[in-house]
Amino acid sequence: MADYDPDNIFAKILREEIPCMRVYEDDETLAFMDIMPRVDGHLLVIPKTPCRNVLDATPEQLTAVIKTVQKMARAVKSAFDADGVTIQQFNEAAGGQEVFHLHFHVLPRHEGVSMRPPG
Ligand code: IU
Repeated sequence: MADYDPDNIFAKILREEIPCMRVYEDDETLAFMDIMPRVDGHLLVIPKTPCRNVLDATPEQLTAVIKTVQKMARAVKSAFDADGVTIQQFNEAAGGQEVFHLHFHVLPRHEGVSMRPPG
């Protein structure tokens, strides 16, 4: 398992070295808007403590993050009057992970509307 890089982009967001559009935070987690949203309302939920991905996460980190994911899923479903919510999570480069700080994508979805391609 690769190490945690303390200079990854989400660690910098947590240290407020680079900006983000914060939508929610508590003692253990932060939710902010994805900079390249694949649907309107696409946000990310991360733990405030160092963690590379699910493969490295403690039960406490997973519990805190999934509770915030549920809060955010309910919030965006309501705020965007969505029909459903997609929750995505990637682990290691081969698994599609690009930023190596644990994060869950929360995407409000509407019937018949596809996600935009990444990038
Ligand atoms: P991943 O493939 O699950 O690792 O995706 C990383 C996500 O982080 C991706 O959706 C980017 O648009 C997003 N992101 C961001 O929100 N802010 C940034 O400064 C960077 C990436 I770099």
